[in-house]
Order: sequence, then C-alpha cells, then structure tokens
Amino acid sequence: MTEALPLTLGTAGHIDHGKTALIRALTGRDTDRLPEEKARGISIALGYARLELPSGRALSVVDVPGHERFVRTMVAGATGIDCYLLCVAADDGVMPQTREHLAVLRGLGVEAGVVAVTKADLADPSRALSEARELVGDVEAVAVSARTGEGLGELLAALDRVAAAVASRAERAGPAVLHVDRSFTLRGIGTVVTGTLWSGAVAAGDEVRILPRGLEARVRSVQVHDAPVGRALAGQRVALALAGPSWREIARGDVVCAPDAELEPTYRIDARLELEPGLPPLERGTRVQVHHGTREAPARVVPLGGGFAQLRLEAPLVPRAGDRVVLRRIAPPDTLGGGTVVDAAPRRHGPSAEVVARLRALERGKAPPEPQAPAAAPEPPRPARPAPELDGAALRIAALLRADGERPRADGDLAAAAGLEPAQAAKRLAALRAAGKVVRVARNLHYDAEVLEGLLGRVVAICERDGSATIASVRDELGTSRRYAQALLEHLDAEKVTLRRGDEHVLRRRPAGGGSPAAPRRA
Ligand SMILES: Nc1nc2c(ncn2[C@@H]2O[C@H](COP(=O)(O)OP(=O)(O)OP(=O)(O)O)[C@@H](O)[C@H]2O)c(=O)[nH]1
Ligand SMILES: [Mg+2]
Repeated sequence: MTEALPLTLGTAGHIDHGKTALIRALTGRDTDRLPEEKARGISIALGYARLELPSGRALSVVDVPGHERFVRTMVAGATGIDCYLLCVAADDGVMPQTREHLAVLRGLGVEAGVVAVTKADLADPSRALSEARELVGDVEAVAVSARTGEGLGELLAALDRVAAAVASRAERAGPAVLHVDRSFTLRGIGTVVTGTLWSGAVAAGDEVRILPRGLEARVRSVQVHDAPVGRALAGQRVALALAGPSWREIARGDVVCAPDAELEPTYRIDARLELEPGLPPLERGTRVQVHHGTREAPARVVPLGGGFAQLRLEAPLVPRAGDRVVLRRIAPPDTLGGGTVVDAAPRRHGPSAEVVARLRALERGKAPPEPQAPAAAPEPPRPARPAPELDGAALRIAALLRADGERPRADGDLAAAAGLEPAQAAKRLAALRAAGKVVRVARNLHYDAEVLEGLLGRVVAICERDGSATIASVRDELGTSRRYAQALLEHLDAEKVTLRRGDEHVLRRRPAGGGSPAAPRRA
C-alpha cells in the first residue's frame, strides 16, 4: 500500500539550470504562469504540477525559483516536500544556489532525492555529474535534456525508486495541519486556500481554525491537483474552499488546522540546531531569520548548551514539536542551517543544566513538568485581581494583537477588525489588560503582553549598552517607526523604568536579571 500514498517532490538548483523546463518535459505543465516570469525567463513564484511515474504512482511537484533573491520563496516551497529533484546544468556545473538549496534541504531534513544534470544536449555532462556527486554523495544522478528528451525515462525510473523508499506523511498519525501558500477568491466558490497538508486529513464539512489569527472556518470542498476529492491526505497539495473568512483575512504563512490540533502561535521556540558544516556556533543575541512552514520571522538566538537554542521570535510562528525550521543569516543573506523544534511553547529562559536535561527528555518523548522555579529571568508579579472571563470577542482581539506583533494597529482599527463597536472593544481590552494578556502603551495603543516584554527588553538593553536611548536609536535598532519607538519609550518612563532627560531616556535602576521589569508576563 505504501506506494499509493501521496508524496511531494520539490525542485532545487541554481537559476537557469532548467528546473522548469524539465518539469514541463516530464509533466506537460508549464509552471511559469506569471507574465513577469514569461517576460524575464525566470521563475518567481512557486509552481505546481502533477507527475505520473512509470509505476503509476503520482507525485505532487513544487517547482521553485533559483534566483538568489528568491531563496525565501524556495524555502517556503521546500518545507512541505518529501524528496527533491536537484537540477545542475551540464554547461554550468555546481553554482551558489545549487549549494544553498542543498543547505536548505539539509536544514529541513529532506534527504531523499535525485540529481538531474540538465541541458546534456549543450555540453558534456560528465564534469557537472562529478561535481554534483561530490556534493550530494550517494544519490542517483542522471544526465537529461528537456530539449531532446534524452535521459527522461531513466530519470523517471530513478524517481520511482526514490519515491518507493520514502515514507509518506500520510503514514504518520496526527491532526490536520496545512501551511497556506496562497489565498484567493473564485467566483461562485468564495475563499480558496492552497498548501501542502503536513499531517492528518481534510474533508468537506470539517471545521478548521486559521492561525495565528485564530479565525474559524468550515471546509466547503476539497481539491487535489484541480480534481475534487472527498478527503485529502497528508503529503498532498490541497486546495480548500472555506466558508467563513474572506480571502483577504488569510495569507501565505497562515496555518489551517483541525480545532483539536493543539497548535498555538508562539514567540519562542526551543530547538536542536544543526548548522552547516564549517560555521562557528551562533553567539547569544545573533539575529537570524527563522523559516517554518510558509511563514518566517526574525529572531534572536540564545544558545542553551547541548546543541539546543532558544529562538526568541519577533513575530509569531505556529510550530509543533518535531517540525523543522531553517535558519538564514539576515545580512548578507545565506542559509546557516536548520533545526528541529523540541518545545514549541517554552518559557523564556537561558542556558542551564536543567533546561538541557528537560529538552533531552522531551526529545526522547518524555515530557517532564516545567520547573517551578524560574530558570533565568525573575518572574514579575502576577496581576492581583483574579482573571476575568474572556469571551470570544476578547479572544479575537487578543489574536489580532498577537498577529500584529511589533506593530499593533490602533484601538479603533482593532475594534473594526474584530467587528465591534469601540465601546465594546474597550470593555474587552480592559478584560484582557486585567488578565495580563495585553498592555496599554499609549492612549490609543495596546500590545500583546509577550511581544511588549520582548520589545522593552531590547530597549532596556540599548539603555544599558549606550547609557541612554532616544526615539531615533530605538526606531533604528528595533526597525520600527518613530511613532512606535516614542510610545515604547514613554511607556518605560511612565512605568518608572527609565527617566527622561531631554531627548534621552536613561535607566532609573539596573534590572537585577535579564528580561524587562515593565511588562506583565503572560500566564
Ligand atoms: N538546450 C537546452 N536548453 C534548456 C534545457 N533545459 C532548459 N533549457 C533552457 O534554459 C533556460 C532556463 O530554463 P528554465 O527551465 O527556465 O530554468 P530554471 O532552472 O527553471 O530557472 P529559474 O526557475 O529561474 O531558477 C531556458 O531558456 C530553457 O529553454 C535543455 O535541456 N537543453
Ligand atoms: Mg524555473
């Protein structure tokens, strides 16, 4: 039965190395559909096709762009794949994005694949073949030409052999989780989202949640490769017609999941990191781009020891334990390696023997309880009043603020987006403040409490380093606007963490440990 289960094949390789031409020769489908792709002769967006193998087995194909500026798109396309088709042009050999795409695949833990040395009609493929073998080791490599058809049969046979050896995601149990790569609207159908189903199954009539915003929807119908199906399985490329949200409320990077999936947006991930060979270990505070599913977020790395690190995210991701992430350097952009999520919702902590022991136990499938004593940062006082009941409207507001991250919308826009009158929204915001979930930072501006905690920690760090912080220094360092920088500094003044002297804000006292004393911690 294994051979009947769905698998997704992703292309990889340097720009112009014949990925799209090869997929067209194999499937009859031109995955370069955009006018801009036609005009420039390069792939820009992800392309999709269905590839039938000689055994009768069908693979979903994701064709990725090779341009160095589109590696982020490549990562988003590669996250859902089970095996790869690496293209190396016979007349060009191994080039920078050949290597970088392979680094991404390593980071994602995608090990199975085939090398196609393309354009064999243009040059003797032997040099490119040996260069490719040196890179990938013991992987089948075939010389092909999309122009003459040379080697295509052999390539298909090699893909069949690889596919037979790869375990399908459909064999793994789990709730439905789909990482969205597109959201659009179709006349007569409404909102449609597409993506690769990472786990579980989806059928018409299913209720689903859409994270990180916490929207709810019902599945109207399911398609796999343009054909309606009763049920889609993990490993398949899926299009879902959804009743409920507008297509504008969903975007690439969102996660559609079963209501019982126990998935939540997180601003922290404890992961086991595997950096590319030859790279020095990441230092505490290094800022990196973390890619998970079709979403990405900048983060600071806090090494924990034992090969683990805490990734402190500046925008939410929606991972599960066991998921892979890819780490990229922000400037100059390059792929640093990957990691496996060990704890998708850890507390904020630094390195310690207990932390490493706990993460090791989690990796082995045991989940010891969180230590009661705080590991590093002192726990700020909890709100004195008992937490009031939070209704659906309050949770909607909380989810919106969480999704807004470091640039929350103003209270008025928040009310509108949540479908509430300003007075109703103000009541919910008061309840959320009392529960410690959000913090008012200016007259008309709230932040998610945890996001704010991270931001204020960074502002305090600027004060400690430079002796003071200004609107300009906070704006530049946090990559935010003047308005947000001013609101954060005034909040710290009001909380008596800093003191204003002209344009400068200085610390009143040095905080005892890490973290910020000014924002209440989330429960
Ligand atoms: N002669 C010859 N030309 C080829 C072959 N395969 C691709 N080409 C040409 O090489 C150019 C690039 O091919 P694409 O398939 O667009 O390359 P790509 O790897 O998809 O490029 P990006 O998606 O932009 O990274 C096109 O002009 C193709 O016609 C081949 O087997 N033989
Ligand atoms: Mg292409």
